[in-house]
Amino acid sequence: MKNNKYCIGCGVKLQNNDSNYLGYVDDLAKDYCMRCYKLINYGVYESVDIDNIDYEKIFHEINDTNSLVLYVVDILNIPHDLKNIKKYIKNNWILVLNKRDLLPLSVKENKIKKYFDELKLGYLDIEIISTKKNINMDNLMNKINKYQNKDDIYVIGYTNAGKSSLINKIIKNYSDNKAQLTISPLPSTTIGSVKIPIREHLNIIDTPGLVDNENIINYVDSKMYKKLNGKREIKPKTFRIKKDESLIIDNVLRINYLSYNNNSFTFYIPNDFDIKRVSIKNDVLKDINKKIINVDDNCDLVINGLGFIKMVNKCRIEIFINEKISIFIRNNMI
Ligand SMILES: Nc1nc2c(ncn2[C@@H]2O[C@H](COP(=O)(O)OP(=O)(O)OP(=O)(O)O)[C@@H](O)[C@H]2O)c(=O)[nH]1
Ligand SMILES: [Mg+2]
Repeated sequence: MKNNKYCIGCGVKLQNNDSNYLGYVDDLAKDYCMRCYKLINYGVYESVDIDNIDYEKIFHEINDTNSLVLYVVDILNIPHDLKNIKKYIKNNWILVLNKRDLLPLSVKENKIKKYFDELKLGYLDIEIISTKKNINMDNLMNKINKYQNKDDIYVIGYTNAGKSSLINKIIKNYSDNKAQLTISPLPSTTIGSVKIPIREHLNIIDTPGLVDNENIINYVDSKMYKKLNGKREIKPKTFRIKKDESLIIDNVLRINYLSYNNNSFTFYIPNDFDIKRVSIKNDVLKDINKKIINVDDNCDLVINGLGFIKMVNKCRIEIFINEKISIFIRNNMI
């Protein structure tokens, strides 16, 4: 008999043929696949290699353009291609910036909202939340109620943005449903779509995360995973920097400062990363890929997956980083 049962934690199709393959269960009567079972009960993470989830694939799953979409973004990892969403999305959507708890409390939410409004992405509304600390969840729920016009709403976004965590929070706060989606600090936890009934006339559909092959998370070991998934509020670290000084961030990034004017760099990266100032003559990390970048006044240098560096003055810098990890410049977000 053909099996058409899917894991209720991650949406993978269940199978009992091959224990080395995704979706394995020893007994098809079970609801969670082996990977989710181990994750939920023993905290054992098994990374999976999925690299073909892109916008087209996700929007293909949304079969009704009248359904409301929540696009979830990790506030420390704003996707470099956020502007592309306009090309793909036909639905009404809300931009949900998650992990507010990681940014210092002093950061003004209105300023962040203004930054995104000015990008003119075409969303109906925006909300800044923390699923972990339950921040602004009622505001988000009010917005869902305001804009929803079909029973089904979809939650989309890059892997690790916190989509499944968001839905679990909505279940906990606003539903009698006992369902629990699987969450983890590794990318591609959710493998297929999972539909969760919240109440009459409201179902929320979890979707697999978009995969970003240029994110630092793809190029680090398990020790670094832990550092990248910093759990505490970021304490920004400011460095006054001048010509021929270099900053070295753990063993992942080096910045050489080439300009004559002095400058101030504030790092918004997880607290466990070590930042050292050395002379430009020091050779640490100089053997990796190098890029020269000209930065304007009041810009952030974003290191995809790590966080960002707020820079004050116009300058010229030299960056050494694994060539597969993307870096880009944007106007100061905060
Ligand atoms: N600090 C903090 N961490 C969060 C928050 N929400 C989620 N996380 C963490 O982010 C990581 C990813 O969460 P998931 O809910 O699995 O993310 P996802 O978007 O469903 O990821 P995929 O299923 O891989 O697409 C986990 O380690 C969560 O604990 C939050 O509000 N604050
Ligand atoms: Mg998920």
